[in-house]
Amino acid sequence: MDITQIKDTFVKLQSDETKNHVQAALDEGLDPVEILQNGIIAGLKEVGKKFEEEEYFLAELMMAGKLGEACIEIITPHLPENAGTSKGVVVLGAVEGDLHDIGYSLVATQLKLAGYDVHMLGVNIPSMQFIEKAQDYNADIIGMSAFLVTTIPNCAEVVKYLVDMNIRDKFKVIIGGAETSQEKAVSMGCDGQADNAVEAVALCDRLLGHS
Ligand code: B12
Repeated sequence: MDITQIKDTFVKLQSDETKNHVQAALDEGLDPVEILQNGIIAGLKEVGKKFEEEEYFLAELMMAGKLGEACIEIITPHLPENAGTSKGVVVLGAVEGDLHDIGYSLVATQLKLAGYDVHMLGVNIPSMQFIEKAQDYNADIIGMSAFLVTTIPNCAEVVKYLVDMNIRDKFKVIIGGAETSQEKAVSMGCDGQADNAVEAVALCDRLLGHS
């Protein structure tokens, strides 16, 4: 099984074929992280591009979301586990106005597998709720997912509230999502950004001194 086959059927939104390919690739012993990264995530990105170019529309975008979730469900039990004591507490959610949850769920899964205690807040989370939950759970890190030009500024709002409340240094603040970057993170006063779930784990490790 060639992983590009998974990406190809994914982009064509051939649901059964894609899921069968994923299962076949796992059965053949291919690396589940590669299947995820170069098959499913690459497929989702390509669908996003087609949406942008108006070759695909909202219905296709939604189908891709559903198919992505189904494939991730098949792959997750095969991801490598790093059992051990908790490395830290992370609260994670999508900012207010943002409903994209596939990426942030993957980040949560990878962080859990890497030994973090993760509290998933959900989507469309108001800025103040991130802070309240971080305080409730005594979190080390606040992680925010934001995808839209209209929702990314909400990450800056969370930082502003933390500064206003005089508790900015109690939490590390990290962000991620299609249109985010390290530069945007820094300009909004965040501590870092990651492009994918594997990098998100490395970022948390670095910020909490585990690497
Ligand atoms: C699937 C999808 C949807 C699905 C979401 C389903 C779901 N349950 O999540 C649906 C159909 C609901 C949707 C809706 C919309 N979408 Co949409 N969507 C996508 C698409 C194709 C894929 C997103 C995805 O799941 N990627 C796969 C995952 C695995 O990758 P990821 O999300 O990037 O996550 C990784 C990293 O970003 C990172 N990460 C993510 N979160 C975090 C958090 C932290 C703390 C860290 C460290 C890292 C991190 O790690 C993740 C795992 O590796 C993207 C295209 C793209 N390039 O992203 C467009 C995209 C994000 N959507 C877009 C748009 C415009 C919309 C709509 C406005 C469309 C509309 N007209 O209604 C709505 C908005 C809804 C809303 N209010 O949120 C645009 C955004 C453009 C912009 N800059 O504003 C994009 C970029 C498509 C495009 N190219 O035009 N969408």
